[in-house]
Amino acid sequence: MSEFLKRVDPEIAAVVAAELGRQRDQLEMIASENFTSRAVMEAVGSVLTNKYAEGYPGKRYYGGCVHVDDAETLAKRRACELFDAERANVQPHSGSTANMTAYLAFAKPGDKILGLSLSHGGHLTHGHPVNFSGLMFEAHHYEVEQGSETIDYDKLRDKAREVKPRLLIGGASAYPRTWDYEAMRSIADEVGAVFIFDMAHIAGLVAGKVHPSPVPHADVVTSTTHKTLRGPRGGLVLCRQEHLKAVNKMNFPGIQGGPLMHAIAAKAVCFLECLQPEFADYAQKVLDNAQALAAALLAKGFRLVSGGTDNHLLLVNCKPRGLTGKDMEELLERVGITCNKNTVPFDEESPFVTSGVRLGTPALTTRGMGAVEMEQIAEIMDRAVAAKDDEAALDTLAAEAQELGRAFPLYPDD
Ligand code: DSN
Repeated sequence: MSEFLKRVDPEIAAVVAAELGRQRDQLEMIASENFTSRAVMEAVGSVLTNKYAEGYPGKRYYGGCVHVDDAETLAKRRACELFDAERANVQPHSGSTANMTAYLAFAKPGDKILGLSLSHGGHLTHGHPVNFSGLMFEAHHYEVEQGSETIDYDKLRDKAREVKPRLLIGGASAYPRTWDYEAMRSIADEVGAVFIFDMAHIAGLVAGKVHPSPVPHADVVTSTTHKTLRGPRGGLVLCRQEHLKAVNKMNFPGIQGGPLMHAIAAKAVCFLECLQPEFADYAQKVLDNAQALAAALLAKGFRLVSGGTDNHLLLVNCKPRGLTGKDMEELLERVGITCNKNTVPFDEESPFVTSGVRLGTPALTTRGMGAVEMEQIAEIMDRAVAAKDDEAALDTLAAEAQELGRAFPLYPDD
């Protein structure tokens, strides 16, 4: 770690050191987290943070933008190449402002939007009442089916016919299955809606070409850059040429002011990394590890929402093992596995308790773990549930998890 920070602010330096220790010692299974590269972190920590650059490359409201223009142009070009997209806006500070940009580029406050319910795997920004998307728009939701716990696209079509939304929103934060983009495109066309797909969770799998891409089907695709893409924290909008003007105008000056040029440079680095053949291998391993983990958990009697996974995440319904999601999150944390409690479809528990946990493989795959380690993790989870009131047994499991993590060093030079 930098000696400057230690000297100037020892308290924050201690926080950074402690967090590095936590990331090293715990098995990170939060599906939306990852470990970014040193090159990405160097760009984030660069002098580009000093620059104001409202506007877009070649059309800024400040002087001195020649170099940050190069960074943004590279980021946009690489994003388009990576996703076979016509145009990109790389300025959104987050997935939330990427979505806000896409929505307000095509809809007015008060218009109807239709997205997957948060409690069925959707996302806060897809119309939840406490979020801008639910506050500004008349939000309607579709759900997964009882039994299959997957989306029935005929029912979604019926719902869209009834609601007639201005925006049809796809994408999720806890949906382990592949989306039918063709069906959504046809539904949007039938009801005259703009089809927006938020691929934040699966973007790295799409970039690695191990998962179908929404780009050829949706009018606009939004994403974050820090999940499976393994880049800096931030957002991204991809669109067709015909929509670029509306998207750009809405992101700036509509929603944001000065872009975070250090983050944009880091996004460019991330996209370059994702364009390398090794990234496709990584994406394939993320999928393989999710499959291996799912198979191992099912073999131990855990119940998985929808019975398995097609992507990087799985949702474990903990109720059949006598635990709430909150209990399971705490139990796993006790043995050194970090995850998050998550509602399962038709959950009877509150969002603060929930019946499930969400597990993802992107971060552990970055550390180099494979199917053998996924089986070991399933074993630790199973034994932890069996020994949940036995502190000595939980200590043993925590030591096993720590040993497993240490075999795959994280940022070994720090
Ligand atoms: N909070 C993110 C997640 O965990 O999925 C989504 O924004």
